[in-house]
Amino acid sequence: MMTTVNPQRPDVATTGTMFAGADIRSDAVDRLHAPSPEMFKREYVDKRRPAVITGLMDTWPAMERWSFDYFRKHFGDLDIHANIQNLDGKLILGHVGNFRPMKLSALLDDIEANEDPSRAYYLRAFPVHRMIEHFPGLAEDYELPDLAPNWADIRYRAKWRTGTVNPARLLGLYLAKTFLNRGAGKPATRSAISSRVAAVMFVGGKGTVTPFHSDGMQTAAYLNQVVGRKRCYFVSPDQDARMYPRAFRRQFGMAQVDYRRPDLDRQPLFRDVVVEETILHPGETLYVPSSYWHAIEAMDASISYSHQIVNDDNALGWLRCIPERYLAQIYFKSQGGLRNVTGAKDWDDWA
Ligand SMILES: O=C(O)CCC(=O)C(=O)O
Ligand SMILES: [Fe+2]
Repeated sequence: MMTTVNPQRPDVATTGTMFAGADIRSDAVDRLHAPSPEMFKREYVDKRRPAVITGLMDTWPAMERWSFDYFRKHFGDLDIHANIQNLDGKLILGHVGNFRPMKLSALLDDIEANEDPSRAYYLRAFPVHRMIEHFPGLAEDYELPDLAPNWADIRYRAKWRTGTVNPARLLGLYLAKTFLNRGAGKPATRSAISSRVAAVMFVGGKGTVTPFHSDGMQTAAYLNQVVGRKRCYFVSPDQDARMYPRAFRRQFGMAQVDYRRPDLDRQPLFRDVVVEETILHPGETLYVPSSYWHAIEAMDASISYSHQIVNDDNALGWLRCIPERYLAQIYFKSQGGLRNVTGAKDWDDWA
């Protein structure tokens, strides 16, 4: 296995979880400190380039508050579906071990007790609005990065320079309410609409993995790292064929290659994949562009908060996914459902 270490940052190491022989660029993801919104939009959002951003979370109370004890205290009796990972098996989204219903406290117990990272428990992409319903104080712990406009967040004050309300944002909210904010058979509050459309939580042990995918409905994302480090692998969307996307690529973007143990006889194009690798530290925000393939591995026990982004860069793609969503829903129900991917109980929960 290949190992490269950057002497400036000894924890930036490619320890070989990617298949041997892959072309890994471990310095290709830019690190930016508190970039200006104009520069960030021009160089990263519009060009769809990933980045690690520092300085956005410095004022977040979450940086002080969030710990496994804090989660146990406020969310211990939350019902979740934990992904019991089997990292000796296939690493393809939808196939990483099993899911088991449990209280969040049982997952936290496992994080503290488990000594076998190939069997770690993961709560992946749990809808934050479910957590806020449980403990409203959580909403005070983080802020939206004031970087790219985000129509998917109701708190985003999108106004034209003239001061009138941005009609695109109104359309986004209307669509979010009509098409995405379903489930439980009741209308949600404004804050829940925001987090429902836009925010998910990740809590897991050392070793937990989200295999290669691009985010659903063409959204971009900020992955805000609060506790622990994560190794992040990126593959640009112009390499789609090398990733062997599953049906509904735009809707779910699931790759069918196992990046640690690819079957290069059956998936020969993956041999030529070019991978950008970086390490995300606590207090750092990963910008994941729309349609960009990514795989994430927890190097420590970890808590991350991810915020989805819709704006003029990806809104058309997002809108085009809405009708397709119904077809995709039927397809995925026939395949065992989204329970195989997220920590939410059902599809509507996850939206
Ligand atoms: O941290 C992870 O396990 C996955 C994060 C991710 O895929 C995202 O935020 O889009
Ligand atoms: Fe993702």
